Amino acid sequence: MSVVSSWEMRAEFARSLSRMYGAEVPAYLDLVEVAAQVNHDVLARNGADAETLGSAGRVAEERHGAIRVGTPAEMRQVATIFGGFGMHPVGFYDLRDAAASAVPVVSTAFRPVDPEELALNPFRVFTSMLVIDDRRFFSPDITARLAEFLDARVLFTDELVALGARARSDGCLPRSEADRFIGLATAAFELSDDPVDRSWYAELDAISSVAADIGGVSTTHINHLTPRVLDIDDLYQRMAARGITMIDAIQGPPRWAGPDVLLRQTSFKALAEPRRFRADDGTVHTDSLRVRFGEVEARGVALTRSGRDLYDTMMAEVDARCAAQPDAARPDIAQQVWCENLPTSYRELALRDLAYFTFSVAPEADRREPAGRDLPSLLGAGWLVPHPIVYEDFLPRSAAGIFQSNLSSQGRKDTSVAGADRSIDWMSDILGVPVADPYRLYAEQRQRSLDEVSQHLGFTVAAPA
Ligand code: OOG
Ligand code: NI
Repeated sequence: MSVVSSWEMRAEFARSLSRMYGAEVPAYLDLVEVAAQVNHDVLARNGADAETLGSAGRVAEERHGAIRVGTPAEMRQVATIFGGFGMHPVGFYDLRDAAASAVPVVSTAFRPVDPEELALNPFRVFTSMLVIDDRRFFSPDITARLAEFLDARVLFTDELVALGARARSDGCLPRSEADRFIGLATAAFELSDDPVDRSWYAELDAISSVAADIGGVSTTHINHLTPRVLDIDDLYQRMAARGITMIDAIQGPPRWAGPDVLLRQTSFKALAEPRRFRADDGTVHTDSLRVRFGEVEARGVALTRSGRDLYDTMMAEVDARCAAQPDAARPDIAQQVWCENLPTSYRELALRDLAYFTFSVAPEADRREPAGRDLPSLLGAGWLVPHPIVYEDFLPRSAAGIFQSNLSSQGRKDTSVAGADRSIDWMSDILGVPVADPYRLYAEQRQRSLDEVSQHLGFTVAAPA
């Protein structure tokens, strides 16, 4: 009997969600179409260079989704289901502090972790969980009512969770079970037709639109599905030219002449979608909600901790200069700050240990006499060629920006009281599996490459300390 491996199920799951989301949010199909055109043009223009950060095939299929849940129990079920697709929790994001308005969630991203698995299909889902006992947002009364509401709902059927558990431990499922697993998982993230309790939703919405989207409805849904694009500035212009209203800016690093780092994202605003509501007197009528939007992203090289510190410093510098020159355009200021601080080549990023790379050994004809046998000397003398490791994760500030740009209200946040304590270890505990540290994953990938290079050269090339 034929079995379906987790990566094949992951690819089919991503395609199945994409079909569903396209039917639910037609503007998503515009985004996918424009992204494909932009990618086609970039590949035609830049050839093999355009594939430095992922093959054309990978990039064309690449998506990330976002979901939001309410309780530790729901979060653990999500971990089991995504585990069945070979997607594991990576990184901890606390958006409560990253956002100016009320975004009372903590998040992780479920994604493949092995480079081979990422190359086969990199589907990832940014998963946020409401922190219902954070007093900055919720009174004890609301906390109690949220707990009651959330504990009473069932997001994932026992059958779906059981299939996830089996797929996770076996790494595959027989064909018919795999189809069932993918079908149930897709349906779990479909927009529900269940009437929304009007007053409960409104009460939560006044506190935080995110809280209402999570705790005000009896189901969950995929909130956006994001294609990857090779030139996000071009995409932004083409979408605007089609008459689609985009958010004001591209989040993350600016466009500039040097290497793409980390992640740039933008989105179109959430569209009004018809939803059924139940009023206090029990009558049901149709109205609309704006919660789901379309996002697109461009990915660059993963930064080391020191690279990330430099990135954060540069972002703070951009903020400061923008505040001092309110009439200047933010992208221009950002570009200037980037040019002043960031190396303009991969080799230089590698030499200064600002980003992660794998390495290949250059042909002898290209090598000069190295000053030493350490990595910088070998890079400097052309013995080793750096290949960027693509950033597979997210940015808290951009994520908060994406949440914020689509909120119907700012909500409330009482900064005079302490928030509820949450951490990566806490997240690991509730998931029942360790949340991986993204830096560690990138460092391990670099180390494996250095081991191979060392073997080839016959001496040890150590990673930067
Ligand atoms: C998640 C927002 C974060 C991203 O790409 O940064 C995100 C959400 O809206 O639920 O998806
Ligand atoms: Ni996203």
